[in-house]
Amino acid sequence: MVTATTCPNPAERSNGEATGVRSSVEDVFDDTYKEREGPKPPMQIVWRNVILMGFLHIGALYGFTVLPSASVLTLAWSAVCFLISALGVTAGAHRLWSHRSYKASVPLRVFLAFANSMAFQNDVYEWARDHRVHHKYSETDADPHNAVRGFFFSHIGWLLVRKHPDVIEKGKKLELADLRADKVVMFQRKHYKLSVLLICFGVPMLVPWYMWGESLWVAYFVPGLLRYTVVLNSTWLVNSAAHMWGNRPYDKTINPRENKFVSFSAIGEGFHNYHHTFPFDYSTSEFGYKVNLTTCFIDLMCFLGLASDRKKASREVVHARIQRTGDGSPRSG
Ligand code: ST9
Ligand code: ZN
Ligand code: ZN
Repeated sequence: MVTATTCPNPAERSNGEATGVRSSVEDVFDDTYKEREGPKPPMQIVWRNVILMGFLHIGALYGFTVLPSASVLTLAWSAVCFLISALGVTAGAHRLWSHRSYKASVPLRVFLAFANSMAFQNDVYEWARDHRVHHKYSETDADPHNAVRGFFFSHIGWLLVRKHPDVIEKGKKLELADLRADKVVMFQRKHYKLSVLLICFGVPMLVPWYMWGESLWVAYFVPGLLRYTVVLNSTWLVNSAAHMWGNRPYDKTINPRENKFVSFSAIGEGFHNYHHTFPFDYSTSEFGYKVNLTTCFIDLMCFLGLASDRKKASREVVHARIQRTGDGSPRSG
């Protein structure tokens, strides 16, 4: 059962599907899918990506070494850029566009698409499509970052090889009409490369140089490459660490876990056992603002009248599920 919530307070109701907010979202696990029998298709390495990711991480390591030469303002700006990019992924691509767990006004969607380009993790359409396949076919061949294939594959390896054919086959059957109907999503997709150049690299680098005279070198490596790489790895930890390490209070039959470190680094996205059990919940957790900056942000947007229709799993439903499928471990709250 799903609960719909409206501003200003997420009041709990029993079934939010009646609102139609997310009736067509295909993010529920499909246990009818069976992997093909026989040998797996050979892994095809995409060397271009290996080289680019290699250079990016070397650049980020170098960024660490120039941290002491960055001014305090540049360090503060790097944190701001981290936060904006992170929200573009968590509040934008993830909770809004992949799961439709709340509604956002046009100005908020424009901000989130801008923030999402700063995170440079593929455009929102592609991100949300891959993420819906991840939930629907979690930890099978049709999951883009299938954690059964190990830490390295689910963390970064999946971006360095061609996708398993089942990811594409199943992904093409997903209902994505809501994304195609969103003009903000389609605009960002159309101008994605330019937006990344300007917003992921241009803005973080040029603001400190122009505003307080930071050297372009430091501005490129710290709020630019280092910040981008930290956001990427924090995100990827949700696919790797939070699918491997942690407890499973809500559903012990699935691999996603509650991982506090990931909740912290991914601003509220590490309650992953809860999230895979209740993917419609706008807070991706039972515990409100606890280690969950993204929930604070969405609630603030609601308070300002820029968001609405937050969906929340009701307390009764969560408790019943804990009794039925939980591993009996203490929850994080
Ligand atoms: C990045 C993404 O980092 C990170 C996502 C993480 C998700 C995390 C989720 C966790 C929960 C949320 C937590 C947030 C926490 C945030 C914390 C922040 C602090 N369905 O893709 P191609 C089609 S990106 C349907 O080339 P290949 C496709 O449309 C980093 N169709 O596949 C195309 O068709 P057509 C930067 C699909 O050749 C065709 O198939 N970006 C699907 O196998 C070929 O598509 C990169 O590094 C689908 N699911 O290549 C680039 N998928 O021809 C990475 C594909 O008709 N990507 N299709 O147009 C690539 O280079 C390639 O995709 C590849 C695979 C090499 C990986
Ligand atoms: Zn999700
Ligand atoms: Zn997951």
